[in-house]
Amino acid sequence: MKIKTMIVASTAILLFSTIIFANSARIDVFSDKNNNVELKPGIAPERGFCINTRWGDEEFRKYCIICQTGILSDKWETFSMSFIPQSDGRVYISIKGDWAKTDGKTNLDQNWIYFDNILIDGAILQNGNFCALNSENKPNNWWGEGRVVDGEAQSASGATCAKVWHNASWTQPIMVTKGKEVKITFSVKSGECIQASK
Ligand SMILES: [Ca+2]
Repeated sequence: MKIKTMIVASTAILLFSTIIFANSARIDVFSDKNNNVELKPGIAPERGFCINTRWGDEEFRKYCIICQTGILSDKWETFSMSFIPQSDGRVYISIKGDWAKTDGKTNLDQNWIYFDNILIDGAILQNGNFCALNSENKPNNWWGEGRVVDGEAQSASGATCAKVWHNASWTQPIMVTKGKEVKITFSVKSGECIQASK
C-alpha cells in the first residue's frame, strides 16, 4: 500500500471511530398535566447538566427536568443525577440519547446510548437491570420504542441492557414524595451515531 493511500485510509478509520462512539446520555423527568408535580433539579451528572426545561410552554417548564451526561465513549461509565419533588405524586423517568441535528437536515441524528443498572434512592423503580422481558422481548415495567440488547459482552451486568436514542426511549412512571430527593444512578456507554440522511 502506498504511503498516501495508507494515510488516507488511517485518517478515514480515525474519523469513523471518532464519530461512531461520542454521544451523550439523557434522562428526562416529567409529570403529566393531571398530576402536576413541580420538580427542582439536584445533582448533575459529571461533565453534564441537570436543569428545568428551558423551551416549550413556560407554564410547564417547572414540571420537567432534563439531565444530560458529558460525551461518552464505548466504555461503560456510572453517573448520578437527582431531583426534588415539590409535592406527592407520579412522575415519569425517560431514558434516551441527546437531541442532535446536523445542519441542513430535517431529521434528528440517531445517537444511540446503552443504559443498564438504573438504581433509585427515594422512590421505587422496577427492572432497572432490563433482565425481565415480556413475550415481545420488551422490558417489563417500561414503555416506549427503545431496544433491548441481549449479550453479556454488551451489558454492564447480567445478560441484557437497554439501547435507546432521542426518539426511541424507554419510560417508566414512579411515585414520589414531597421534599424527598430522588437520586438516580445509572451506567451508560455510547452506541453508534447514525447521521440523518435528510
Ligand atoms: Ca443488565
